[in-house]
Amino acid sequence: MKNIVILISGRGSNMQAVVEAAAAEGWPARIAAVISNRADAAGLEFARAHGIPTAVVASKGYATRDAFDAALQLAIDGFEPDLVVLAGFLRILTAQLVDHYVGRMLNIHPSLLPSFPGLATHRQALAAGVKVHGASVHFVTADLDHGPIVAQSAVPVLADDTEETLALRVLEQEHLIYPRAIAWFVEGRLNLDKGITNLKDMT
Ligand code: NHR
Ligand code: GAR
Repeated sequence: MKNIVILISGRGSNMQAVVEAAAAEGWPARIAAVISNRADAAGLEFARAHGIPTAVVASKGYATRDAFDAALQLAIDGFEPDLVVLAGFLRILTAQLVDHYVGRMLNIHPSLLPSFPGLATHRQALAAGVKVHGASVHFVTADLDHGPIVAQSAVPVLADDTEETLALRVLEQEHLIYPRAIAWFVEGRLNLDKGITNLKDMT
């Protein structure tokens, strides 16, 4: 059994997709906890309703990033994670914390990285006029949104798209590729090898 700790900041629909895939597909894993940096994150309700332990480490309660990350790391490690999953987690993490989880922390980012790192990715995509956009799963490194890529899915950008319509099209893909990538990790097929993504073909 692998322990998965999921970090959220808001709605938690990616967290929900992971929880549902784990149950439906009978992963040899347990969602050990859902941790939010915001007490009002809607996703905490879903986790509680599903009997998943939750914790809040309120980022606004700490004076420095180092102090917040130290508290967050303690909370995460209390659940003995094999994998830490960022799912709409909106705080940049210090190198100290990220290095502690090297090879066992994944993020889903709503763009085809390395295009459009950071926030407001759908706005960035519309402003650039790209015809193809999407989502990326990557291992988290200290280099924000530039860790080794694990999976990607592309969607078309349509002429009448708004940030909202484009975000929804991308989100549907997020809900497919994130559970897949996490399942690979749980199955022992996915790891980081000298800073490069390694996915074993088991067919
Ligand atoms: N931390 C590290 N070190 N490396 C990564 O690759 C990370 C990370 C922390 C979060 C998710 C990322 C995304 O998918 C992520 C990847 C937040 C910001 C941000 O600017 C940027 C990228 C991501 C998450 N956050 C602001 C900050 O000052 C706060 C914004 C807010 O609170 O609304 O932390 O996009
Ligand atoms: C998702 O689209 C996720 O990729 C993105 O925020 C949304 C969270 O939705 N993440 C980031 O932009 C990280 N900076 P969710 O809470 O419903 O999963």
